[in-house]
Amino acid sequence: TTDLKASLAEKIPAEQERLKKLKKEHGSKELGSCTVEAAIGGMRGIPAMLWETSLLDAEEGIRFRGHSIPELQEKLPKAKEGGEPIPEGLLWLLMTGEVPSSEQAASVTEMLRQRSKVPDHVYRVLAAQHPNTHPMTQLATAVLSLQVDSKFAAAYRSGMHKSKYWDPVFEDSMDLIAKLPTIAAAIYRNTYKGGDLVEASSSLDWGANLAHMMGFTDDGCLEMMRLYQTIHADHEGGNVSAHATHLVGSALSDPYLSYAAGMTGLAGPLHGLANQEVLRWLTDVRQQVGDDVTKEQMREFVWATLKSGKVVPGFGHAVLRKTDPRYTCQAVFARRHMPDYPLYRLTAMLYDVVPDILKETGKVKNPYPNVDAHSGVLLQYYGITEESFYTVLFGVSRALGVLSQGVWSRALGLPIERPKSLTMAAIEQRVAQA
Ligand code: FCX
Repeated sequence: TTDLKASLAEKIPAEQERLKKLKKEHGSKELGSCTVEAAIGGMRGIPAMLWETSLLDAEEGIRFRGHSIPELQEKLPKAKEGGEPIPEGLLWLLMTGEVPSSEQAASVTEMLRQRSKVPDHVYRVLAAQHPNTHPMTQLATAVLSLQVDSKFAAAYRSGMHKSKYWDPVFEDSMDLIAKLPTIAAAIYRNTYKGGDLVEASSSLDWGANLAHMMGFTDDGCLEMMRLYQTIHADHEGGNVSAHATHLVGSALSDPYLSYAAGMTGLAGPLHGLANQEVLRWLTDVRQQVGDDVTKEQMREFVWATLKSGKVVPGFGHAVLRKTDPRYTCQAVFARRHMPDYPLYRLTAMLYDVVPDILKETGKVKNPYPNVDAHSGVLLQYYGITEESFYTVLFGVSRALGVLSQGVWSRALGLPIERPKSLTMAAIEQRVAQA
C-alpha cells in the first residue's frame, strides 16, 4: 500500500502483542539501577522509557528504526538523483519501521500537501505578538492556537474507546506536520521580511517547500533543507524536547499540546537553541579575530569562553561520546557544496581545536561537536542569516520523530508518566539505611 495510515494500522496489532508478551514474561527484570548521583544529575543513564522510533548509541550516534544517518542517505527516496533524502520518507520509516518506496514517500508528500492550509486565526495570533517575541515562542504559540481543531481532543470528549486513540492522534499529527512549514515560513517572513508571505509550491516536497516559502529557491538550499529536516527529526526519547512531548502526551494531552511542550524545551540554550548560540559565538570570533584566525588565536578564544563561565556551544552531549553523525553528514555536505566558504573553514578548524581544550578541563564527558555546531554554517551559506530563527527549523523537523512516537505511545497504550521524586531528607534517610 502507499497509504501511510493503512500501513501503520497493519503493524499495530503485532506490536501490541509484542509489548504485552515483554511485560508478562520479563516485567520484573532489571534494566539498570538508579544511583543517588543519577537522581540528582538529571536522570543520566537510567533506562526508564520506551521509545520506538530511534535509539542512540553512545559511540556511534543515532539510528532511526535501526538505520544510521549514512544508511538513510543511501536508502531513503530522494527528490533528485544522488541527492539528499526527503523527510517524508523518514516519516514513513519512523511510523512504520520500514524504508518506503519512492511511491510511498510521494504519497506522504501528497497527503501532507492536502492538509497544509493554515487557518486564518493562526496568522492573526502571530500578528498580535510583540515584535520582539522570539521565533520559538511564536512557534509554540501558533501550534497552541491550532489546538482548537484537535481531532483527538474532540474524540476524547465524545467518549472514544481507548483502543482507538491512536487514530485521531495520527490525524492530528499529520495535520500538524503538514502545517508546520507554512507556520515556520510565516514566522520567518513576519519577523525578518516585513510580513511578505510566499505561497507554497505545488510541485515541491515538504522540506523543500519550507525553504521555498521562506523565500529561498536555490537548488542547493532546497537540498540542504531536505537533509536538515531529515537529520534533526529524532534522537531517542530522553532529550528535553522528545521527553517533554512524551510526558505531556502521556496525560492524554493531544499532539498540539504535547508538541508545544516539546518546543518550549527545544527553545533552551543547552538544547535546540544551541544552534543559534553557535552562530552568535562564531560571529564573535570573526568580529574579534577575523576570518584568518590562527589555531592559537582560536585556542585563546575558546579558553576565554570557558573562563567566563560559559559553555562552548555546539560541543558536548549528555549521552553521545563521539562526534555526532549529524555533525559529520553536515560537514560532508559542506565539503561538497561550499568547500571554500570561510565560515565552513572556521568550523572545520574548531573541530581541530576545541576537543583538546575541553578534554583539558577534565570534566567534559564528550569533547566532540554535536549537530548544532554545523547547521548554522549551511544556513548562512544559502542566505538564511537570521540565527534567532534556527531553532524553529530544528523544531519543524523534530515533529516527525516525537509525533510518530506519540502515535505509537497511544497505539501501545502507554500509561501516564509518573516517576518517583525524593527530598534530600528522604535520600539521606535511604542511604543511611543502606
Ligand atoms: N563547554 C563547556 N563546558 C561543558 C561543555 C561545553 N560544550 N559540555 C559540558 N561541559 C561541562 C558541563 O557544563 C559540566 O560542568 P559542571 O560540572 O561545571 O556543571 C561538565 O562539563 C560535565 O558535563 P557533561 O556531563 O559532559 O555534560 P551534560 O550531560 O551535563 O550536558 C550538554 C550536556 C549538551 C548540555 C553540554 O555538553 C553543553 O552544555 N554543551 C553546549 C551546549 C550545546 O551544544 N547543546 C546542544 C546539545 C544537543 F546536541 C542538542 O540538544 O541540540
